[in-house]
Amino acid sequence: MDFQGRKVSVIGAGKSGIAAAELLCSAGADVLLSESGRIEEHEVLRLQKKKISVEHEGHSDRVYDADFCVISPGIPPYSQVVKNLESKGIHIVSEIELASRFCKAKIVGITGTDGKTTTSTLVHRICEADGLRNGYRSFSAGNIGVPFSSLVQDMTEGDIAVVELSSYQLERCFTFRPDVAVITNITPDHLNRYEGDIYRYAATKFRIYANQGDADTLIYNEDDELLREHFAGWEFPFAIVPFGLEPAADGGIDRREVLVDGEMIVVRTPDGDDQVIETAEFLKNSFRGRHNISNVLAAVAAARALGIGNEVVRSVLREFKGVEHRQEFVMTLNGASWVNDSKATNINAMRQALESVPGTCVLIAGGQDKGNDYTSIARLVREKVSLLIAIGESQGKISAAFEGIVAVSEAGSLADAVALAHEAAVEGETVLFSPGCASFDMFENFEDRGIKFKQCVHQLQPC
Ligand code: UMA
Repeated sequence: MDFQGRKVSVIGAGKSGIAAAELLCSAGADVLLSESGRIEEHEVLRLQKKKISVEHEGHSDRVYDADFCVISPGIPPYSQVVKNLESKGIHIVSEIELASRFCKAKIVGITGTDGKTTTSTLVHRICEADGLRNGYRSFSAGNIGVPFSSLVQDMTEGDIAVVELSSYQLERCFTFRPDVAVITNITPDHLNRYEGDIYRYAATKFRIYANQGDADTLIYNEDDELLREHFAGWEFPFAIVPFGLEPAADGGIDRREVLVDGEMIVVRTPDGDDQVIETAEFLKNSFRGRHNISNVLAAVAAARALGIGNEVVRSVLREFKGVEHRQEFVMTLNGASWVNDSKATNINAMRQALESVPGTCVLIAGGQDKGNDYTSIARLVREKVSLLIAIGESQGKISAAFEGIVAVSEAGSLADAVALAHEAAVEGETVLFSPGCASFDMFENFEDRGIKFKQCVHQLQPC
């Protein structure tokens, strides 16, 4: 697409908006970057030097003088500026859609409610290792923290872009077509953005394959009921690879092509089972739990779709130590293990963390609520949690949900919660920080929250 001289408004000056504005500007577009909040003066000057017009502390009518508009993922569809653009008939595209128009590399798109970052990191590391042998590069972009738009111009044919995609980023994608698409799972999340309707949320995730064709592959989690039902019995114009931990229930057809047989990860092929790696070879303190075996199955399926050999996959998996803020082991103090799971921004991620805890734990949870139904994990909390410390905006809701199920304390800050947990945890227990909520009530983002948690933990003294 020719962007030369086109008037484009970019809404939101977070990471994605700034990267999109710079990309458009380098392609010769006439760009206005518009932000409702404040942009630092030095950043305004830096962007203006690049010939990007900037407005901040509100969207003016200049936004609507555009051929089309690029929107940042964090801006909800019901915001005033979006409503105005729609009523004026101005085409709105996502930052991912924009970047994909420039992309010469093969794209692996990875979405789902949980496991996106771990799966994306694994696939990226596998591609990186394979690329070193075969002369191509792998790029890791998207929701993982680096906008696709900021990297896409470095990519050449033969490279691989591993793009983690949130539902927000898949909204307003129209031609985006990953060569390999992965859906890790779909459980309730972000429901405040989707009017409480999981099917609307799922429909956004399904945009990942909307433009795939017969040369492409879609990999999905057969253990996930919503995905299993969605992909059963339909004809799709691309290859479908189901992966899963569980055999089909009630003697149903076992569709899985990538699975665990005993302890061995296996790929079913027309020529028989191909044995990839034993789970014991990659599970370790910093990378454990059934959900991580599931993430490995997804990554193995993606590597297979890209034609990458088992030897490379094995070597990466053996070395893999997990991802920061995802059930990250911090340290042991007085015999208790401290785990940072700040990335757990929904109930399902919290459930997975609780299931992975050996024995019992002191759980620190809470933050900005996203319409969570805490009762769905009541049984697990009763079984696994010795004390629940609630923080943040949702602490009242959490206390009410778990009253009579488990001992609950409320803490006014993360530091207070860590101090309380330190007093309460006994030898052999885990102190799990798995908020199950968004971070924006008290922190910049989940990374900031995880870093601050680790700082608090490192300041503790042994009792
Ligand atoms: N804004 C306006 N007008 C409005 C509303 C907001 O101008 O009416 C402004 C905000 O003040 C903000 C900007 O628009 O400055 C929106 O930025 P953003 O929230 O889209 O954040 P970015 O910095 O661009 O980061 C985004 C993703 N953030 C979100 O989806 C909320 C990052 O995912 C992602 O890493 C980054 O792009 C690069 O691709 C983070 C995230 O929290 C990790 N994702 C959610 C999740 O994982 O659950 C979906």
